[in-house]
Amino acid sequence: MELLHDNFIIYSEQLPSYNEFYNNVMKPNKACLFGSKLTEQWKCRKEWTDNNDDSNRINFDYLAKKYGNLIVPVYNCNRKHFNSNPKNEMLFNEYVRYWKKFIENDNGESMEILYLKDWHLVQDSVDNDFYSIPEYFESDYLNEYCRDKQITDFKFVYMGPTGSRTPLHIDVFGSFSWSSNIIGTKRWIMIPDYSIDRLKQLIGWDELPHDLKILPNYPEILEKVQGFEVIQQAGEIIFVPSGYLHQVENLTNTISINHNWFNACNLERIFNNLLNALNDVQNEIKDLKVDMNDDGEEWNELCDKILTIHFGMNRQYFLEIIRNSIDNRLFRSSNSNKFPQQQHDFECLKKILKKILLNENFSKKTNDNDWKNLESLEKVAN
Ligand SMILES: O=C(O)CCC(=O)C(=O)O
Ligand SMILES: [Fe+2]
Repeated sequence: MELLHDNFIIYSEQLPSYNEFYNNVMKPNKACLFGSKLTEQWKCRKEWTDNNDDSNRINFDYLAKKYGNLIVPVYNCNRKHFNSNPKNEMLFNEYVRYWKKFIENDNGESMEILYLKDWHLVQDSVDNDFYSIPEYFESDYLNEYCRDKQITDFKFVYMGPTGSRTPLHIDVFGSFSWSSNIIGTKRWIMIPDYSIDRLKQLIGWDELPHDLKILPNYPEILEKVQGFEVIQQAGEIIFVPSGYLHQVENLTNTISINHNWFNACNLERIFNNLLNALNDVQNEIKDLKVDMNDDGEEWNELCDKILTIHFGMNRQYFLEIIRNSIDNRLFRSSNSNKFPQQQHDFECLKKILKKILLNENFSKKTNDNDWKNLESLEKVAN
């Protein structure tokens, strides 16, 4: 283990125990990089790359044959759309044709840079065994809920040529993410969550730029906000903590797989982010309340609709995730090995459920079962 920076740990040869990662990385919300051991056996690391070729190139023929007819989301890195890039859809075959042309054309000399991002390949294709989730990231209330309810999950594939990039952002809900490089190299720039106000102050802009590197005094600013750069090579996995600002650039042709998720370690952050986003929405449309019916139900529904668009989830969705996580751990689990930090799960779920039951924003959304769940949690959580 190497501590390169207060907020960044590297486990290159020797992997940490589950509890070490849980207590020293995930709970204190630090970033970390795992060596390529974790992905060595993944099928995609063999099948998606051209093993006959020393330069370890992408096996376009294999990918096009297997996934060519799927429709994929593609972002144009040369244009801006709010704090992201404009999105289009195309057939995967078309994207492969574009990518091959980009490479032939001297790495896209005078071509636009298109980045295939947020592809739900596990859901879109019949086979889903091309990678496996490392145990460190298994405690995952979000994707567990998506699986149980059979709704769209937060598991993605990214593919892009040299120079494709994701602008500076914080992940959806302020969730954790882990990202594994199947092939290629990425450069990450990360700014800890607690430095974001300081960063805005230093650059004197209310809105953050897409790319911190355009700032003339970028190195000094990075140091002042305790930010850091990480180069991630093929096979390595990076853990992105909750609420960190980050931007990512593909330094070569790159394919990666990533998940967004939350669990006991960042549940309270997600809850606070939801309440802050709700507060923003409520303030934004407070004038409409008087025109709607007396008990405010219609207005509340409108708040939740806007919240879903603006934040990605609403009160109902969050509450259902909490219920599902409690049910799975208290009532459906027959073997506690499945949830190695179960005691911590119970403590955190109890804390959040208590807050929800006392919060007037949730008063119409909770039901008797939630109180029963709280009683059950009282028995098992210290
Ligand atoms: O690889 C990228 O382009 C972006 C990945 C990212 O932002 C993430 O995993 O959170
Ligand atoms: Fe991200």
